[in-house]
Amino acid sequence: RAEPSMIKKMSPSESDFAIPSKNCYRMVILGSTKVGKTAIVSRFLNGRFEEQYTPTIEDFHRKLYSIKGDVYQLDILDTSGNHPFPAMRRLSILTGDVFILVFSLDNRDSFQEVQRLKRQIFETKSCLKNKIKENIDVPLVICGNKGDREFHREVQQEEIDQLVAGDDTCAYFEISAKRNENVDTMFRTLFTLAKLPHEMSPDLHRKVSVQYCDMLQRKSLKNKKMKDIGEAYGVVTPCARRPSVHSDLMYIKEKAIGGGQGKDKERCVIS
Ligand SMILES: Nc1nc2c(ncn2[C@@H]2O[C@H](COP(=O)(O)OP(=O)(O)O)[C@@H](O)[C@H]2O)c(=O)[nH]1
Ligand SMILES: [Mg+2]
Repeated sequence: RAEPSMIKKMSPSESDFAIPSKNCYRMVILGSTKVGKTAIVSRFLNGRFEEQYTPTIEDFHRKLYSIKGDVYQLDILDTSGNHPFPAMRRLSILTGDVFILVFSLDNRDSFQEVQRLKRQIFETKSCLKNKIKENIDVPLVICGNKGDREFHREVQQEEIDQLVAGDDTCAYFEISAKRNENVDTMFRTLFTLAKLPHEMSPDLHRKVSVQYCDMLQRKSLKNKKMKDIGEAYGVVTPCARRPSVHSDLMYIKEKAIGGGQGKDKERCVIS
């Protein structure tokens, strides 16, 4: 019998498709509207950029990886920016493992929103972890996007430095989703901060389609050997659906208990 290959496990059509929960992560993108959150997600998923603005309500994507023989699942939550339901934003923060906070360098208000969001993330996460603010580490990258609009700059470097200073799990990047400047570097840093394989960054793995996955699987079964096991692959799963609020709550619970403070954990009220 042929060895079960990692690629086989990567194929979303497989019914025995299971990824250990320690390899499942959620990336949450927050920031005001029109700052370029969806543009960054689009660079991440398909390398494209769209000039035209389409408002986001809440988009959910899923990417699966096979990296050096291990399988990972990365869920991506692209949020709206205007949050008519504060509880939903709180839920996104609670379920998030790594965060990208985006503001636009040509918009002061969006920078202030990132200041507020950073604070809210730490407060919300410390409630979950039952720890004091200083001790929790949330892998987080702040992006000053639209770096290409230099002449319209409204946010100065000093205030950005102040926001990021003295925080080991937080990094800042001036990027341009439009020109694809610094975007890959930003992702690489985010995954490194989260102690995840840096191969998850868009420029460090082979992007394959679901069909290609299946083909590789058949080929590898025929050869009875996986030559490519050392390589890094990534596939965007088609039609990923956002998990229900109930699943989100279970996910939070599992992560919190998995984090090792299951016993004397204070109740965290989702309000
Ligand atoms: N000049 C410039 N425009 C951008 C950049 N990133 C996004 N945009 C544009 O800004 C608008 C809002 O982008 P979008 O990603 O939808 O913002 P979101 O509301 O934060 O998701 C769109 O028209 C994009 O084409 C960038 O880096 N530079
Ligand atoms: Mg959007």
